[in-house]
Amino acid sequence: MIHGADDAITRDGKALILAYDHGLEHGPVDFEPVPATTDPSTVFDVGTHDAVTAVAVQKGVAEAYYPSYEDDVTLLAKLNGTSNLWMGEPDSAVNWSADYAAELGADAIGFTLYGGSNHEVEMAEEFRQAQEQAREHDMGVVMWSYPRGQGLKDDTSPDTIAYASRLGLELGADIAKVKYPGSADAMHWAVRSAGDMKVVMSGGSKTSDEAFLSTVREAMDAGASGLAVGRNVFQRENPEAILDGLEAVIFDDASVDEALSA
Ligand code: FBP
Repeated sequence: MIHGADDAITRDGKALILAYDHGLEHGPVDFEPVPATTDPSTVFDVGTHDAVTAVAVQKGVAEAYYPSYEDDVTLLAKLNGTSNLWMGEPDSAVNWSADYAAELGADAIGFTLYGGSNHEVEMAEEFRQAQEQAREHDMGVVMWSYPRGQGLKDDTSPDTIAYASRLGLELGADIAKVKYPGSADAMHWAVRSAGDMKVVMSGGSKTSDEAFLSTVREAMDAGASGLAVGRNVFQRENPEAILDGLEAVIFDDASVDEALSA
C-alpha cells in the first residue's frame, strides 16, 4: 500500500465505488429490474452523483462510454472478469492492462482475486503484474478479494473474510473489497487484519433501503472505509435517493434514521 495512491477514488479517506461490471459477471439479467440500466449511459449518469467516488467498469464499457463522462466521473478500471457461463473452478480472465487503463484515463484499477481457488496462484501472479503497472501510473489498486473454490466451505465466515482483507494488504492493494461477514464484530476483525489498508464492503443482491443502510452503518462502525456497490443502487427505481442516504452514512456519519430521511 502506498499512502495517497487511492486519493483520486476516495473522499475524506472513504470510498463509494459504483460497480457496473455485472453485464460480464452475471449477464443482462441484472438489468431486468430497471431495464434502462442495460444502457451504460444510464449508470454513468448515476455515477455523477456527488457521493460516488469512482465508477468501476470493464474495458469495452470504458472505451465506449467513459469519454463522454471523463469530466464528471472517476474511472476505476476493472481489469479482470469472467462470465457466469464459465462453469470451471473460480477464475477470471485479465481483459486489459493497467497501462491501457491509464491511457483511457482511469485513476485506479480493480482486480478480483479468488483466494482458495485452484487458480489462486496464477491470479496472484496476474495481480502482481497489474499492481506494479498501476504503481508506475500512480493509480489506486482495489482488490475484489473473494475467497471461493473447491477448498472453501463458507466464503463469508469471519475468518475467511479476515483472510480476504489480509490478502489485499499482503499483495499490495490500497483497498480490499470484501463481502460483509454477517456481524460488526466479524467486520471489525477483517478491518484489523488489514492493518493500514482500507477495507470496503461489497453491496450484494438488492435488499430494502433500511436493511441495506443498516448493514452499511454497521460496517462503517466496525471501521470499514466505505462501500463498493452495484445492484443495491442501480436496481432501484430511484438510485439517487439511496445514494443520498449512503452519502449521509458514509461521509457524514449519519444514523440509519437520518439517512432514510436524507
Ligand atoms: P454488487 O454490489 O451488485 O454485489 O456488485 C459487487 C460485485 O463485486 C460486482 O463488481 C460484481 O459484478 C459482482 O459483485 C460479482 O458478484 P459475485 O461474483 O458474488 O456473483
